[in-house]
Amino acid sequence: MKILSIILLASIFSFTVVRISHNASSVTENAKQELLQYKQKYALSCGNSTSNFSFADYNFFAPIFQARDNYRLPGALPEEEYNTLWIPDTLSGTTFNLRIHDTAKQYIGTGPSTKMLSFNNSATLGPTLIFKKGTTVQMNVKNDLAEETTVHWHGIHLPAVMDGGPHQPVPAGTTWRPTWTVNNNAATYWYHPHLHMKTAEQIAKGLSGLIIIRDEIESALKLPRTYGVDDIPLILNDKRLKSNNQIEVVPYGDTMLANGVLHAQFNVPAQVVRFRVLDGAGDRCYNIGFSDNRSFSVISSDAGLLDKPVPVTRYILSAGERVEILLNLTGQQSQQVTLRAFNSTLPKDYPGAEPDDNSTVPGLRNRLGDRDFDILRLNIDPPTANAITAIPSSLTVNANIDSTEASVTRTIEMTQASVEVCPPTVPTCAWFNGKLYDMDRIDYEIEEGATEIWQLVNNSASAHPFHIHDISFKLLSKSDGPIPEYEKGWKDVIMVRKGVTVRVIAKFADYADEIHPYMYHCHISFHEDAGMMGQFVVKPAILPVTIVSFAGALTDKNVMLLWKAENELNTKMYSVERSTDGINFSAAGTVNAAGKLNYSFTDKNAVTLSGKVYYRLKIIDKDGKYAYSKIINVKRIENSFVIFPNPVAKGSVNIIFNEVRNYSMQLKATDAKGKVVLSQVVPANAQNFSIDINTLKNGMYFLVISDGKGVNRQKFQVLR
Ligand SMILES: [Cu+2]
Repeated sequence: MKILSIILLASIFSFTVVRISHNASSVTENAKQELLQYKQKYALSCGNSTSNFSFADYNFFAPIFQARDNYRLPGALPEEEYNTLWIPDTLSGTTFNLRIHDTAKQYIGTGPSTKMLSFNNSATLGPTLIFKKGTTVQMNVKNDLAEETTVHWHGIHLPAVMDGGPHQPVPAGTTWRPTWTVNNNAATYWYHPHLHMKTAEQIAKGLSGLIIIRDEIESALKLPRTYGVDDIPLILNDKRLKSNNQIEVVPYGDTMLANGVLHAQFNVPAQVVRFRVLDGAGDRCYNIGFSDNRSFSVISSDAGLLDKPVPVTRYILSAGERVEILLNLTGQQSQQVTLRAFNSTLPKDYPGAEPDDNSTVPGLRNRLGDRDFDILRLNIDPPTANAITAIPSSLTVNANIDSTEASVTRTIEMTQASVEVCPPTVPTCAWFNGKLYDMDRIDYEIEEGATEIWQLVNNSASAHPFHIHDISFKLLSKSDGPIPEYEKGWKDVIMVRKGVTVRVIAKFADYADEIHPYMYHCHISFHEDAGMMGQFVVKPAILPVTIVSFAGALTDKNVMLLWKAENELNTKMYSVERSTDGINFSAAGTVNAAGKLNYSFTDKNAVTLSGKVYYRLKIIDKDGKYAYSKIINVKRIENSFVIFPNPVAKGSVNIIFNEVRNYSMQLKATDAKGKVVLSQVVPANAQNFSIDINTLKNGMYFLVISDGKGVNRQKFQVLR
């Protein structure tokens, strides 16, 4: 009976409408085997704890909050049914403390409160984190839940180990402390759990929050920037509450929420108002517009400002996407206008366009499908002092990535998986290139510094919002028409419609890490949890030169770096990069490649840094490609000089002096018995010196330097 009903559900599951036997025959035996193992692993690791698609608990015929049915239809409600939009608190600075815990919220006036998960003090949705580009942020994420979770910083460019994906679980009762230097453009990003097969559930239960990044370009524009007044965060999602008011984790809810508020209204000033809108739903798209069909201006896509505002009357947001819009309310004091989802006009392959409660699939039955519903009523108040009253004509100048720079084109094809390979809790699923997600499989190795084109081909049964971690991308083409103006900026989620191919381009500039992968996935969290995900690592690029040795020392006045290069072929320049944490680097200076072997660089700005100092060389070739050397940790010289490499095999040893003297010094090397084997004069004003050791045999030696004030001696070893 159970099997029968799963097959029945699979065949009628309306966002897939898949013929089960069709794809099954094309699955090779190997792939089948691999997937069976995956399925076993899934069952083992998840057990019965995953509450996704809890069909058994769902009452087919129970009326779901009939009292609120009128809300889903456009139009006014009785005044007492409106609730004030909640504006999440903000956290800013460089240290951010987030505590994840169980909580409860009274969504509706009667009955038990709803059990939720939340960040910090809010009953649902976390505080808005405000980052300033260029600062290094320290996150302290304390998990006070009884279960594991992760926190992923969606859209943020950071080292893979800080990304908060499935590979960075935060066990119950522990604190995770990622840190990175913010280098994204000013825009609206967000954070949410990304624990494999638990993402949909933990997001549905309330774990999401916005991130606002500010930078100099955006700050110089005349844009609304007073948080919660004329710059309004807006997280959209819909939830299903069971008759006991508890959340049922299903793709589509019946209760439309704005910042977790049902029947939301908000007082806005009669001036230009900015909304930072996130589709934070597990599945649904929102075709947003206003009740009087007025035009509004799109100013930012996922990951940065557009070149100029783009006027539209509708904007389809898909799961994970953000858009910043401006609405000019100047002179409209004491009027009202309502933000509405015009979902009856969503194209039929989009999530949320399925028929509503007539669906025979309980998991898909919902009161909001394929129809228009209101999200937020705006009551227009008098303008504030210093109101912005005009929409700027231009915003920024976005550079394009030249597609001829791309070294690789990868094709990711989305198709329906046959039902027997899908995880047991879902009747059907879609996958990439005939594979479900496997935490132990790296799908792509991308060379650091590479520009790549990803060709996203949707041959599945519905549209999927595709998200790539690590990078922001630009669209190159869409097979169903030209790229709209509002999609010409930086993005990290793109809806790929059924039957359509979308090509995107991105540069995987840095953060090489051969161990920790980044994810790419469908941002419908139910699809992602069911295996519509893959992973890539950014591996160090092959150097256009051989760095034989690279070392340095922190002296009293500066950092002296020495390196030795061999086989310089196409090398143009060495850019020296400095870091205080060994992860986030910034440029300290450059040295041109000159075909010589030994290079030195003095960093005069490093002495102000306290604690540890790290360096790497960014080696740039004549074609503009680059790669990084190993990272070295430069320590303070404890004695008057430091020797390296030590032990040494051949060639020469280098000496860096702690102090530069304006007179010459005598330098001698003695063997273990004290016999002088080398004697040279170090000229005045030298910070470094090298001596040829090719004449020395294997063994232990001492370098002795006398500068007239005293004698310093240090051991070094020749090891051939
Ligand atoms: Cu999907």
